[in-house]
Amino acid sequence: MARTRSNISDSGEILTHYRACNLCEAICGIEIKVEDGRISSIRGDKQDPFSRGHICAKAVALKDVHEDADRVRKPLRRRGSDFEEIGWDEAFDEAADRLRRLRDRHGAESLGVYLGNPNVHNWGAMLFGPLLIKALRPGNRFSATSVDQLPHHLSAYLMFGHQLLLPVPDLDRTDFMLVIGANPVVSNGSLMTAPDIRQRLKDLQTRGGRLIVVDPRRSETARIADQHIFIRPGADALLLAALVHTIFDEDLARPDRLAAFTEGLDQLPGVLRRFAPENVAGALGMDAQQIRALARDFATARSAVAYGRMGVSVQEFGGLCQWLVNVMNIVTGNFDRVGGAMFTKPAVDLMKFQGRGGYDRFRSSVRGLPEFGGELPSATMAEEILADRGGRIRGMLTVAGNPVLSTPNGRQLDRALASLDSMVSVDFYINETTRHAHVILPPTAALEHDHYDVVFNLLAIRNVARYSEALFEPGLDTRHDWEIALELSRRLQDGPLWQRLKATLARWQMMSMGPTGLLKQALKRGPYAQTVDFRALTAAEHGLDLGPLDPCLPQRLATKDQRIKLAPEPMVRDLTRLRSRMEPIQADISADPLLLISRRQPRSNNSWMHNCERLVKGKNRCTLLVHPADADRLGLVQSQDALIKSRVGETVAPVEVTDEIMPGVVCLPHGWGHDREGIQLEVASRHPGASINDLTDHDLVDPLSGNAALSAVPVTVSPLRGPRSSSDRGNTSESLGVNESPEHSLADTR
Ligand SMILES: Nc1nc2c(c(=O)[nH]1)N[C@H]1C(S)=C(S)[C@@H](COP(=O)(O)OP(=O)(O)OC[C@H]3O[C@@H](n4cnc5c(=O)[nH]c(N)nc54)[C@H](O)[C@@H]3O)O[C@H]1N2
Ligand SMILES: Nc1nc2c(c(=O)[nH]1)N[C@H]1C(S)=C(S)[C@@H](COP(=O)(O)OP(=O)(O)OC[C@H]3O[C@@H](n4cnc5c(=O)[nH]c(N)nc54)[C@H](O)[C@@H]3O)O[C@H]1N2
Ligand code: SF4
Ligand SMILES: [Mo]
Repeated sequence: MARTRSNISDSGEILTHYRACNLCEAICGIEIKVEDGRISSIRGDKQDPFSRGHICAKAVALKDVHEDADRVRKPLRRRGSDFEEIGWDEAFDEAADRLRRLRDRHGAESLGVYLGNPNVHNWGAMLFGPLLIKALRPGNRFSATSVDQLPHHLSAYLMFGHQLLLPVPDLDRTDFMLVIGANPVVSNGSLMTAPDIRQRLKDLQTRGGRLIVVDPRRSETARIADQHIFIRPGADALLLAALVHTIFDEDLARPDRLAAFTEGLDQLPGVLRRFAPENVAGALGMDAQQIRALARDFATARSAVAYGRMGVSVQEFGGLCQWLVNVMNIVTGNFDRVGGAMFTKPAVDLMKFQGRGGYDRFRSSVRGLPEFGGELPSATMAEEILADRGGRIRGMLTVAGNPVLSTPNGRQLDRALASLDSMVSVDFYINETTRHAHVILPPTAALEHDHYDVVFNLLAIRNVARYSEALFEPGLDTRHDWEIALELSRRLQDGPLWQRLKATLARWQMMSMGPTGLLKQALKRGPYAQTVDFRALTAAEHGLDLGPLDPCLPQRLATKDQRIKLAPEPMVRDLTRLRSRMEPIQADISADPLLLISRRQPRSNNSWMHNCERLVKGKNRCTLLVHPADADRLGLVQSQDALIKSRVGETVAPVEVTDEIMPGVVCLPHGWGHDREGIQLEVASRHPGASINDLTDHDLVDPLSGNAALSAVPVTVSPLRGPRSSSDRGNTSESLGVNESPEHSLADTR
């Protein structure tokens, strides 16, 4: 049933509801029309001062997920290879019993938890999830962080003293943007919340600025850039080291006011002395002069910002890359300054609620990989379950994640999850991961709960705030993620009586406040307490613009002495490992093995948007991009299936021959592979695609941060003779148009 409330204007039978889309980091304002209780259109909210009417093709998935016949709406219990619906009380009991029994018998180290990406897009899960973790006390915590942005947190922690002090490019005011390993035109920006980013990048160019993209693929962002530089996957740390080297070598360092509170400036030229452009150019397949010119352009631009994301995070030198990106910005003075990399001032400051982090205080038991923030690398999850010893993981809780498709060597994890004594999942789909669960607890979907972005306002290129009410009344017999977290934690709490009483009190308080109560309190403790309270927030139905980013250092630094640590010891030490890699990278680029990288697509959202017919219809988009020279050499033919093999596995995908990918590199999108038995995703199983993570190798990690190295995976590719493996396989170039359109009609599928 559709609700009427103050910000829903009622014209006849049509209700108009404004909210923020929570599917990706761009947090676009959207306008949803509801006719007779059903969504009739979703458009960009033109009055949202931040997103200015922009939306992408994925926004309509909010309707599709809401109405999806495959969505799990009642708790499920495994029965053989099938599931049966059970009541909430029984489900909570069974879930808690299963996990508690293991903890009692085998200790906390027998339990693991995996938190997936949508947790950060769901404020209930973000704010209440920690209570559940505290009550469960799992010995092993994993999350999507270590297949994504962990190197960012590590460098923030080591350099600025807090894992959430993530500098954001001041996109709207910079004169020079160096994008390394990111494709914001398709991803809509990451750790850089900037809706309508394509236009914002064009605006940068219109005002005379330059956009340079470094990427092994001529990505959609590279296509609109002033310059695109191909780089061999995994070699970015060498380039970044050479750029910083040049900045010192040519006396271009101008840290200006930052020098007063930055430590390690003197140390840098020494630790980077071996990384002169002339020494690394061969390894990079670049010209040393080109590297020097890039360093000069960057350092002498009126303002400039280096921005590195997924592509330079999920690689063997992810930690070094993110450190060096920060270093570049700092030594050129493009930090905490207009047009450079800046920090936000969010109305709700998550930094006040989350710990600063912590690094390498313990290690994973099988491979000895370092912890970060209490979490172990997801690349080690399967082996910690399959370990042939007493301390192995026997029970898992997954919340909003699909690690079988999203973490390296997904097939191994698939087997590992199948072997667990107990698995509980909080998710509204039976997908490649949750099919292994013994109990599935389905939360409400986005439109059934209210929303405030506690994470992405912290990462936005302007200070903004927006509260969205629920559009639909959740059914009586449904639970929000935060309610599930509270109820499970109640049943899992153990310890001495005083501890249980304390926990009960805390839970009771949290329950009575709910996310909204917490928001009200947090606003009072926030920097806009005088002007932005809950009432102001609800009155601003299109969101509040709180202005551009302001310089805030050294005050906002979280290091004990409020100084930036430019040369943290773990980073400097890791340069030795980078040096030892200069040789092999110099190998002939056209020789086997090929290096596999990933890509994102306008109509996909990680692994969970492929059950929306209108997003997957048409030709198969899960294609392997191959350079014409490699295709010739290997006998690969356009649109024909190829067999792709890595050390850990193999898969099949149709070939797309294109010179947008550099020679020696092949590229698959991630999030596909819906051909597993037992999933309940009717549309997705008709468009399965291949999972890139059947190929990625759990042994390939950045040992410094523990982040998975999903990029630069060695593979061989050969033509697959015989019949095509799927009827809808074919070749297509991903159209850009879909991402530009200001609105997407729902007419075609209604
Ligand atoms: N449409 C859509 N949008 C999304 C998502 C989605 O699935 N679909 N996912 C969301 C999520 S969870 C995230 S984290 C963000 C990520 O957003 P981005 O960080 O922008 O990630 P990608 O779009 O994957 O772009 C990574 C780029 O790095 C390049 N690359 C790969 N390996 C290397 C390398 O070794 N060196 C260099 N220099 N480049 C490399 C790839 O070719 C690719 O162009 O996107 C979010 N937005
Ligand atoms: N090779 C390769 N692998 C990658 C990447 C890559 O670029 N290349 N990208 C990586 C990145 S950046 C990320 S973030 C990860 C993502 O990896 P994951 O977070 O493991 O997986 P998702 O595909 O985001 O799955 C999200 C799950 O959450 C459920 N869900 C959605 N909304 C909610 C909600 O509100 N509550 C609950 N309880 N559940 C919900 C969905 O049904 C789905 O099952 O994948 C990573 N894996
Ligand atoms: S870019 Fe698309 S998916 Fe992301 S917030 Fe905007 S409308 Fe939603
Ligand atoms: Mo991500």
